[in-house]
Amino acid sequence: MPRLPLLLSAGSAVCRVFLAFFIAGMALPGFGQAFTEVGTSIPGLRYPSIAWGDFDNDGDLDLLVAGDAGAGAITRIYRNQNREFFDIQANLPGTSDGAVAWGDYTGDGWLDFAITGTGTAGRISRIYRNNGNSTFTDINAGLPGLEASTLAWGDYDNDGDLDLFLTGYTGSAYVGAIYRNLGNDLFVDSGITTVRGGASPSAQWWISILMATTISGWRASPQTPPRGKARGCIATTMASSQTSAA
Ligand SMILES: [Ca+2]
Ligand SMILES: [Ca+2]
Ligand SMILES: [Ca+2]
Repeated sequence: MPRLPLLLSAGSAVCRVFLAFFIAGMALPGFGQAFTEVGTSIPGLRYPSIAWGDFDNDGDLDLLVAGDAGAGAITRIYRNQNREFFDIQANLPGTSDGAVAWGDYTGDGWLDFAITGTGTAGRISRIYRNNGNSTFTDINAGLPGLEASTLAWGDYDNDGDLDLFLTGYTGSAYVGAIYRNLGNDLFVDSGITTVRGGASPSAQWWISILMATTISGWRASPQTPPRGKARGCIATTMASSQTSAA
């Protein structure tokens, strides 16, 4: 019986994991299924970013979570062990008001991730390479630090590797740029800056959709469709989990 995890996270301090059960009589009207909450130690977050991804390749979806926990911003990776979620202590800079997205930019079968936002390290945009042993390395990609941002992986140049679209605010300028993956942990600004984003959280989702659908050859990563914030967050996460579980 398929069980598709769903994580709810919105502007308020809500962060809960549910499992879907296809059980007759428990169905939600219009969805054909019901959800049962799974208790976790994941704190409630404001200005959150979340993404499902099987970072340890054990066949189940794990969680990358960032946001303002009240006492400060956090960024954590939770390993899924029999539907319990454990912080792997990845020692990542806490961020909020940004975005996270899994994507195997190295093509080695291990999910890497990108993160933007503001927090303990100021405004950041970073790419972390998965070392395959539950540790991650900042590749120092040289991306502009962004707040009020979003991002998406996609192979815009059809060369077989994932490139990165970023949009957000540097503190003095709005940025909307695609960074081309050159291999060997190198990314370079493609020069495609037709859309400048970060003006408002509600606009960013549409900017991502616009870029993902209008740039010739763009293919969003199956693990990381263009993400939304605030109002788009719940639906996008549901779509991500279902795509990943397919
Ligand atoms: Ca896993
Ligand atoms: Ca990888
Ligand atoms: Ca590419």
